Amino acid sequence: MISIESLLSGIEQNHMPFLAHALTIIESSKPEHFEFQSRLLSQMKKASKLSKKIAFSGPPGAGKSTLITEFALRLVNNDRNAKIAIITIDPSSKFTKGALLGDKTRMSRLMNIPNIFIRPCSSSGNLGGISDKTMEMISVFEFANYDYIITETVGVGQSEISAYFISDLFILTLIPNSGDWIQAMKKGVLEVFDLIVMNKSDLDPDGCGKSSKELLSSLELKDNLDSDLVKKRIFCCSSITGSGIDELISATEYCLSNEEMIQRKKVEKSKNFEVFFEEKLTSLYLSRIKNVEKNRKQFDLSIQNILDNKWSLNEGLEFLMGNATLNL
Ligand SMILES: Nc1nc2c(ncn2[C@@H]2O[C@H](COP(=O)(O)OP(=O)(O)O)[C@@H](O)[C@H]2O)c(=O)[nH]1
Ligand SMILES: [Mg+2]
Repeated sequence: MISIESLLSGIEQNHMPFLAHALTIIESSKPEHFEFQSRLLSQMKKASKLSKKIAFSGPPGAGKSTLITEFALRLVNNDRNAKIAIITIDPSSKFTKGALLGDKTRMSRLMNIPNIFIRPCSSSGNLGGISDKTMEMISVFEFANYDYIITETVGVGQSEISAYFISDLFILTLIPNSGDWIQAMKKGVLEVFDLIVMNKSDLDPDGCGKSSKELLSSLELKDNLDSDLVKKRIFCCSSITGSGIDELISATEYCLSNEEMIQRKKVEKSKNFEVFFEEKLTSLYLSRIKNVEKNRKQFDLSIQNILDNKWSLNEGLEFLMGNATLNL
């Protein structure tokens, strides 16, 4: 296997195959990669740049991939040198590997732009809206000096906490009359979004305006920002005609550099950290249990003893916690 030093140096010199290789290793669930992954991530963290991390969530079909395409094209137009990474998490990839490229195909207009790197990602081991490796993939792109790292989440609607944690700015994409989807969200989840896009305004301009007003009146705005642009919070956009997207980008840049918003997010994240930590810990623990053979055997033994009524559920869990090899 390639050495960590060579891999890091290849990425620093902007060699795409090295970047792709690092992402593949990070995504691996093979136990022989665990130690390498940990060392690689800790080396990267030491030399990471602070990228702007933006996550787009929303129901399937709302137009997230199309919106991200238009958004990224404009970022590149504004700054030819901007490096943009896009991580797409396709819900259907859970069932058919073939659909993994679904979002990437939607983004075909971005394919030949040298500074844009699109990485589809399986949603297996799903943490609220992202995959269990999305956060680590973001670290790789940060080390690789990407200016923007955009994640398209699965849009699970209920728990979005992980997608919220991995981003500096969280954007919800809706279409007019998405009331049912909003209703399905857990209480308070709507509040974790910084900006909301009411997309497909070309199809239904009046519906977009009406839905935006209704939504805005139900939102409890957390801060008192002086920018009229951001006061709106909700943007009627069309990813097809491009209307409203420049406004969205200005609001995005404003939020990402506004000290009040940055501080508010920090406080908010520290309050919610336990929930995120729980999701991450559970997924890490399960991956070590499922993928390390010795642990897997103890897991099976534990289940068997519970099912045979020899052990209580607690005994089974304590046995696993005491015996599983979690250290690398
Ligand atoms: N008319 C119109 N269609 C759109 C718009 N945005 C996306 N679409 C279409 O909606 C469908 C779903 O878009 P997609 O980006 O794949 O949605 P996603 O599942 O949220 O990623 C596609 O057929 C898009 O062409 C828009 O602003 N206006
Ligand atoms: Mg999509």
